[in-house]
Amino acid sequence: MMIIRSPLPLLLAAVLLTISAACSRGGPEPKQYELEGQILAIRPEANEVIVRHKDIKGFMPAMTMPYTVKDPALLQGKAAGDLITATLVVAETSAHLSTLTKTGHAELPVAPTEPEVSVFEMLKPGDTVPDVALVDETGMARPLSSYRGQPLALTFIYTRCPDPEFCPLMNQLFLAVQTAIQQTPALAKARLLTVSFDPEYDTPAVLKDQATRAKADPAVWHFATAPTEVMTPFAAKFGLTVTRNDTPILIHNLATAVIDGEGRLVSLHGNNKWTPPDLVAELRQAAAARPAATH
Ligand SMILES: [Cu+2]
Repeated sequence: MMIIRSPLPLLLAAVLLTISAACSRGGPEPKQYELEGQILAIRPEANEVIVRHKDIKGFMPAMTMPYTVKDPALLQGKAAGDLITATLVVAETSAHLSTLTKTGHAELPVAPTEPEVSVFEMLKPGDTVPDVALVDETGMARPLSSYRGQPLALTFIYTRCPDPEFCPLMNQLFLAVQTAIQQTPALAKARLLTVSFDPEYDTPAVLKDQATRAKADPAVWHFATAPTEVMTPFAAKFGLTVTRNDTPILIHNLATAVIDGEGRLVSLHGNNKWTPPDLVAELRQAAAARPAATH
């Protein structure tokens, strides 16, 4: 989930990537920034607050985006419209608010800030996942049905995502799953597929670059995409919603699925709380799945 209204969203992406790159070398202390703004929405179930904030000196320009709070109690007594000050703690792959203080209240802006809820039917475990015509990072056709006979973990990203807890984290988690697959004979057939919902920017060349950065082994892990009109209904079946505005930043949630060799959904995670061992266990379950009974 990422809502940003700013003339400089790419600056944020650059800043976060710079910090990420710098941190991965030395692992320095998390950085702290004071921010001042207004709460637009609260999501207690996700420990999340959406804040429209002013410039964060030395870090990012004014924008609207969701922040995780370290302590759920910080959300108590807070409501949409509250004016707040907060402390943002930014570490290598995560960011959270360590303080959140109400300083006043004001009318909310009129513009909608929430993605619309999908009207598409979501897949449930056991359902057959519909085929979709994807093109991979080499420019080759890679329909989902080409994975029949192989347990598959699938996730959705877009390469310009600046939020370290969203798409970049999916790449990190998939890298760990890739390593497990490479080291586990029982998972020799298991494959990984990262699907971009931003086909206009994420061309095969961009996906190839992303695959290289993510250390994807092409024997195990591909990146792919499909035109928006194909991608949107497909992604919605996994509960993924993407809201596009006039910036390079897309408002989106997450979806990671495991599909068995018969093309049936084994598991679906609609967040970033799953771990590589979770996914490996589900891939093992998919690998053990019996073919559908034939008559
Ligand atoms: Cu993202």
